[in-house]
Amino acid sequence: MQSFLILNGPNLNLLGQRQPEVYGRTTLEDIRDMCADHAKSCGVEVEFAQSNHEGVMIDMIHQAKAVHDGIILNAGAYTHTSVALQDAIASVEVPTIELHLSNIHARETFRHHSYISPVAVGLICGFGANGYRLAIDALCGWLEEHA
Ligand code: CA2
Repeated sequence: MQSFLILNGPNLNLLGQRQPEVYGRTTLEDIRDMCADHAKSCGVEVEFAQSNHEGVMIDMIHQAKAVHDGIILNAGAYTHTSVALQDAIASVEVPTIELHLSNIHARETFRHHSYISPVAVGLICGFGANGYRLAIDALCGWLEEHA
């Protein structure tokens, strides 16, 4: 069975608790449960994780190489700052989908640049929590096409 790492970055543990006008009312636990249900219906396994620490995220990306067929990454604000995350994704060569709840291109200009996009197979943003389901479907489709 195929296995995906769904990795969430800083402050995403606060989802549903603050700024609902930007990020909605769904909590990260709700999203984790939704991903587990959707993955099951697609016949894939998921490991769902969140960290507020760049180094921990990098370690998880390195470890994904031996274990997972793909990564869905919402790197949070590290998206816009982290050369280290870009290097980690490039080094493991595990197909990675960049994901954001909000449409980063419709927000402040500092959110328009992503260090993740150049090393991702694709980008999903602006669809809120449903983006996680879309990303699981997109990764399944990408792996099928590149089998
Ligand atoms: O839209 C996304 O998914 C983001 O990755 C979320 C990040 C933001 O820095 C990116 O530009 C876009 C922020 C995550 C913080 O989430 C919070 C949730 C509730 C309250 C405060 C922050």
